[in-house]
Amino acid sequence: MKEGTVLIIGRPNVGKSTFLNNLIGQKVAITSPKPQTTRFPIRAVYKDQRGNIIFVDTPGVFGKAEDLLSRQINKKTLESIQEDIDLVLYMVDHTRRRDFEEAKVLGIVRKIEKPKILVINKIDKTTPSYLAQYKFLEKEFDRVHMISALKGKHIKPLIDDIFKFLPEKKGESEVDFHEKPTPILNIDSKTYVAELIREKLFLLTRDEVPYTVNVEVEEITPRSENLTYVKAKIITTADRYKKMLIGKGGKMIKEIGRLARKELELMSNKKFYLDLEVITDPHWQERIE
Ligand SMILES: Nc1nc2c(ncn2[C@@H]2O[C@H](COP(=O)(O)OP(=O)(O)OP(=O)(O)O)[C@@H](O)[C@H]2O)c(=O)[nH]1
Ligand SMILES: [Mg+2]
Repeated sequence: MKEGTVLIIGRPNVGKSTFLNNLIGQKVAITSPKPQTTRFPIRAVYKDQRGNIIFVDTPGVFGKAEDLLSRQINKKTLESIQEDIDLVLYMVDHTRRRDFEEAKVLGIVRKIEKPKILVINKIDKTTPSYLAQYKFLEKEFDRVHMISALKGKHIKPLIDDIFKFLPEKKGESEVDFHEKPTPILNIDSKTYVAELIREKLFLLTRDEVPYTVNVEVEEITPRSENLTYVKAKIITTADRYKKMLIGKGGKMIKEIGRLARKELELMSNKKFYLDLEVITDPHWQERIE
């Protein structure tokens, strides 16, 4: 039996969370077409007869981290690098040019003294392609894999290779599969539901709006065997964003709620009542750790 920790790192939007979700077979980390969807490292365990891979999905490293939120997000990714890891998956998106942001992530990756696999994602898309700009990196990495995280293409050879780099399991497992269902996540159910709501908000709102928002779930209470009540606050930095989040006649907030509820119901086969409220607090970013 093997067991080890694998850090997934890359710039925003390359498909890190999509890869993890498809591998685990359920949504462990929210995803969206917008950069900086993941805001804190998510740990989830993949297991098969060969052993356990503890994946750490990190927030995409942002090139221009000028605002407080971006700085905090980048800090969290840098902190994950300090943890005890056995292997690094450096994920790139060949449909985007290698730019200063990529150079920044590459600089971080180069400093990690661990085995590294270059994962070139989105190969289901053929145009545009800047593959040559990434192929050039091959010699710096222990292995190179070309995958489609979204379509689940060429994932198996990557997992086979990951196991090759992991140590034999020593003593008791870091993760106890008898106690907890898989996938084992480092977040509680309130955070999980808040993340789902934030995902819908990322999908439905535009421009800078998603980056002004945080979601906090205050209460999850079973009302009956089949119905669960959830109370959540959508916190934004200014009243003009609050207006957009509520939408005309409450259209936007209703749609966010509807999509989040639908997904919770599909996952659990139970009914949910989502009580969503939008509030303004210009200082929420200062309070998150
Ligand atoms: N065509 C294609 N799209 C993909 C693939 N993998 C991910 N995507 C899309 O790329 C977008 C970003 O995916 P995420 O998984 O949220 O990216 P991420 O790297 O976790 O991004 P951050 O959390 O912001 O760092 C989403 O719209 C995904 O559907 C892929 O293999 N092919
Ligand atoms: Mg992500």
